[in-house]
This record gives sequence, structure tokens and C-alpha cells, in this order.
Amino acid sequence: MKKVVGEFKVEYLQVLDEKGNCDKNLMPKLSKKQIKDLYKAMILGRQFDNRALNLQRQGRIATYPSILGQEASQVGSAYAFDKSTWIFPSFREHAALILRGVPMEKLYLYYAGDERGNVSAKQKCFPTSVPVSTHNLHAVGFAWGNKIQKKKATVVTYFGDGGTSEGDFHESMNFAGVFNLPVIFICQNNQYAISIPREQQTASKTLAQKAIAYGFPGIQVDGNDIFAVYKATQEAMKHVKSGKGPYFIECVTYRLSHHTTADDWTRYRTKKEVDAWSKKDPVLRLKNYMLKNNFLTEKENKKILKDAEIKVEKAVKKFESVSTMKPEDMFQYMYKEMPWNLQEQLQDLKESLGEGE
Ligand SMILES: Cc1ncc(C[n+]2csc(CCOP(=O)(O)OP(=O)(O)O)c2C)c(N)n1
Repeated sequence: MKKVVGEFKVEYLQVLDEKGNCDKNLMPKLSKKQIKDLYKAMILGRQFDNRALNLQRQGRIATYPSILGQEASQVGSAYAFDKSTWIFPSFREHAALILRGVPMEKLYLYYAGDERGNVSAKQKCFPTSVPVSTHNLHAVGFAWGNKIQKKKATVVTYFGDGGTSEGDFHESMNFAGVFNLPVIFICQNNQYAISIPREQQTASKTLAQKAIAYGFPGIQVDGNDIFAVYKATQEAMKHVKSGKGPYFIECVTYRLSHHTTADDWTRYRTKKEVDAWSKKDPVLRLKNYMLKNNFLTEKENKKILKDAEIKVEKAVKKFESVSTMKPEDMFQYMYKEMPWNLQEQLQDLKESLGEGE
């Protein structure tokens, strides 16, 4: 006997095309004000990003990963979260965190190397995770813990296309499926893991289909279309909240900038490719839609840009007014009682700083 025991499909969702034309049948319910709020959040994210790049070049913050081009994937998804949502970010989700209420000065502080900038529990955001995909396990463990304690929490974890090649990613997906956990996996497929293109990352046709292997739905969306990302995340929220288990969203987007300020994209991709993706710019796309539909005028747009600039400058001032940590602070927060070897190192440090007894 030979029979088909499983057939699978992966859907792709786009609501707003590259010219800013909208498919009315697929359009999620959003008021004019909400659409404007989405636009403002993308502009603020972009302004924050641009300023961060300048600060890094001036030596005022350290290595920084840009979000340029990925604003719709971040704002569109975060806009669909609710009070029950906990976010487990990687290191490239600044616009989502800002929308969630994380103060921008904290993000600058973190990228200046100060761990006090990495604590945003009040906004239900876990710390930034630089080790690729490790936080997927934390997210799933956290969701499982909440389930055992019968606490209502939805959990979202963000990661990149490269992150899907890590064992941690697969273990977390498997666990989430087996334990039927309310976790939304959001993959920002920005086409590159540093210099490794998506095609060399996996032989799979889509990243969304990886969810099928673990027994839950996966959808691919145009990640530069804020309406599609919002709609998919809304559906994912409904799914996880109704007890149906995890959900996977692949946002197909593009990192327009370098991987980080320590990278140079001209070494591994062509200007032609970057220019082609620049035309799909998510911010420009929403702006065109709003202009076409008379939700926005060029004058209002200027004001939105100016307001974002003012907010960002205020955050820079706040960040730079924070007193620097003492060098010995790096020993303080790991253990309740400091082990002998750290005590020795602390003593050495104090002596080298001329503070020894
Ligand atoms: C476990 C681990 N391995 C390697 C690295 C070095 N590294 C930093 S970012 C990165 C690529 C990540 O690519 P992707 O997951 O696609 O996310 P993106 O940076 O494109 O947002 C690598 C390999 C790391 N931080 N952690």
C-alpha cells in the first residue's frame, strides 16, 4: 500500500503592494488614527536608528545593529500584542521595543555597554539576546512555566533567518509544539546572517514551513507591508490565546544597512540588489498609501519627522546624563555571595585602579 499521509501548504500574505495599493478584501480593521500611529512608530524607529548610527560613528555608543528596512516587521507585529504579551527579543528589534514603551535612552545605554539599559521587565520585555537563538528556549520555557502555574501569558520571540539554523531554535519549536504553548515565533527573514545569504542558510523553500515539521501553523508575510504583518500577528494572537498552541510568522524583509557597525555589506552583496530592495521600503510604502488616500499631507509628514527628531534628541540627552558605572560593578550582579575567584579578581582590579588596601 502507498498513500499520502500528509499534505501541507504555506500561505503568503500581502495586503499593501510595493506601490502602496491596498487589497481591500484583506485589509485589517484599522482606523485612520491607528494607521497614522503605525506610521509614526515606524518613523520614530527609523529616527532612533539613524541617530544610533551617528552616535556609534562618533564613538558615543559601541557596536550597533541597524533596523533600517525592517520597521514594518517590527511595528506591525508589536502593534498586535496585548497586555498579556511578553517579548523575547534578539538584538534587532528596537522599533518593536520602543512601541512597547521601552525608553529609547535605555536602548542607547545598552548599546553603550551599560547593562542597566538591558532591563525592561516593566514593559514585559526580556533582555536583548546577542547569542543567536538562545532566547527562543527561554521564551518557550517561560511560556511553559506560566502554563504550569495557570498564568495567562502570551509569549513572542523574535529572531533572524540565520537563527533558524541553530539547534536551540529547533529544540524550542519542538518543545512549544509538544507542550502546546502560547508562543508566537517571529522570524525576521532579512535575507542575510551577516554575509551568509538566505539561500545558503537552508535548502527549505520557505522558513515558515519549518513550523509544519513541529506540528503548528507557519505563514509567510511580506515583511515590508505593515498591514500584512499586523494582520498575521493578530491571527497568531487569536490562535495562541485560544489554546491552539504555537504559531510561526516569517516576515520576508531586507536589512538595508550593514549587519552591524562592524560590518561592510559591499563585501558580499551588490548595490543593484540593495537598490532594488530600497524601492520596497516599508516606510515609504505606507507613506504612499496614506498620501494616496488623503490620510497625510506633506506638511503633516514634516511635523511627524520633526516630532520624532525631538523625541530622539531628548532620549540622547537623557542617555548621556546617566552617570557611568564603576568598573567594579561588573562583579556585583551574578552571585548572591561572590565566589573566592571573583573576590580575588575584584581585589586585583581595585589595586590596578589604585584603590587597593
Ligand atoms: C550562538 C551564536 N553564534 C554566532 C554568533 C555571531 N553572530 C552574531 S549575529 C549573527 C548572524 C545572525 O543572523 P540572523 O539570525 O539572520 O539575524 P540578523 O543579524 O540578520 O538579524 C551571527 C552568526 C552569535 N552572536 N551567537
